[in-house]
Amino acid sequence: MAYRSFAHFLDELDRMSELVRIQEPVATELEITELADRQMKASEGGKALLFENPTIEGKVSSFPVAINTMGSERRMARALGVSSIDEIAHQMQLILKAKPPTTLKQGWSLLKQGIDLLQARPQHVSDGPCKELIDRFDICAGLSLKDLPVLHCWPKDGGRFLTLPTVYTQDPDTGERNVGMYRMQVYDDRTTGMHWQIHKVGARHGKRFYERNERMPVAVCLGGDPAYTFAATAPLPDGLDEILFAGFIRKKSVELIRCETCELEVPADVDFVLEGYVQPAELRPEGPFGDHTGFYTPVDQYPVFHLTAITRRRQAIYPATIVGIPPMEDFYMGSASVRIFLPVFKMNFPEIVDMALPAEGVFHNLVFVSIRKQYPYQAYKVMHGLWGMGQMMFSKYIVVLDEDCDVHNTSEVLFRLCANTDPQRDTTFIKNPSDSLDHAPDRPNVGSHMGIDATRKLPSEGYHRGWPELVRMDEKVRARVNELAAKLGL
Ligand SMILES: Cc1cc2nc3c(=O)[nH]c(=O)nc-3n(C[C@H](O)[C@H](O)[C@H](O)COP(=O)(O)O)c2cc1C
Ligand SMILES: [Mn+2]
Repeated sequence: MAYRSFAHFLDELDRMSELVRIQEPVATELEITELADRQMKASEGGKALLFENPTIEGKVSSFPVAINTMGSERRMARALGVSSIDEIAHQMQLILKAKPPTTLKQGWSLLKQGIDLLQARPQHVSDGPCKELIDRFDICAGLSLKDLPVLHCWPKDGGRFLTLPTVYTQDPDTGERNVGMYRMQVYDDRTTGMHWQIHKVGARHGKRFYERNERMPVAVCLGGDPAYTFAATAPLPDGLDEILFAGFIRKKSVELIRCETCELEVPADVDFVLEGYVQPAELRPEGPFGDHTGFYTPVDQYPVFHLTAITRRRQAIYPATIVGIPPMEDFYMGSASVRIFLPVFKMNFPEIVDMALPAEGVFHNLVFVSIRKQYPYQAYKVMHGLWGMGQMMFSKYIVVLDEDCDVHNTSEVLFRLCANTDPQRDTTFIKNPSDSLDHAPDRPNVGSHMGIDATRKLPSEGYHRGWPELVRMDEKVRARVNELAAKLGL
């Protein structure tokens, strides 16, 4: 199901009693964070909040702020138009099963074709709601970034940050599009930071523009169908178009429209489009920012985004999220990605049964993966494979477990981990790129990762004591006692 607009999605959340509308003026400076954080930490992610009268330095903004709209399993699924994310994972599997690929490369290309076949190809339109109001700064003064209810999230943040922007760029060599979510610090009316970390596709595109000494067109969208927002965060392989992926998820082609001041195309139904450019060699201090890790990331040098135009809907709604000590809204977005891409992981690693990135690990810090173990050192093969796959390269700790362990139950994983490992024998350390946000390594972007083999050990792995059996009740007794317990009211 495709949403006509971000407002349409919010109406759906309202209908599901998943949205609280707040008329009371609430400050974009810290107060919205505090209210939203309490929801995100409440059981099952609390509610989505729509602040109808957010204030900027005490003055009511012309635009409402929506937050935590994807911050629960239910809302995340509804954002993608389904009642359970498993429906999308299942479609993914169907595409891959159509003609079983034998290599990962084949798999991705099949996936691309499969998604393409499902009418996911974008269409091109010449008019749309995101052009209801157009401010081209070469013609008029127009809307300032300071008019947007951009949050100052945490006390020690370096300023206000756009936290749910979808950033559109193009590879100057191939013309290939990319959409990524990279936060943007507001510097003044017309400039922001552009926080694409060095491993991300936006940064790769930027590097090519700088090498060619050309100005890089960049368009940033806010709002619209939440499928766009999700697609921008999903760890798609470099080269799989987020717009195609969004079209596949919403089962409707995305309508693209050309920007006013550059050649880039953006979805026609978004709430705001910030058009502009990034120039070679221009860097500016960005941060600090209360980050996904739960810590402030320090000031660092990042490119600068210059605005040339803002186009928008007449009734535009400003989407936001906050990040910080987990669990936060992004946990549900990350979990949906893992579920959707699990069939792809399984395709290359048929022994994989399930995978979980628990909230405490903030995406990549901690990965639990269960496997059907067949041969010695298979756990290590899976770890090394995962460390070589896209953004899984950041995984700091990978714990491999047997197939009968529920990886979504952290308590069960810890039990297996503690019981089944000899620390020295069952760990391995590697060197790999590390997440730019990880403050623990001595140097940024590089570090060590640890793999733990918590599976049962085989004689062929040098274990000859006879692996013991888990203590479990007899199935027949369980069935009998179920009835008895019901009778006894136990
Ligand atoms: C709320 C949120 C904020 C994010 N902020 C950033 C960011 O500032 N910089 C960054 O490089 N990645 C950020 N990410 C992660 C990227 O969006 C993610 O890695 C994405 O897959 C990158 O897409 P790409 O591979 O097309 O570059 C953020 C993710 C979420 C959910
Ligand atoms: Mn991408």
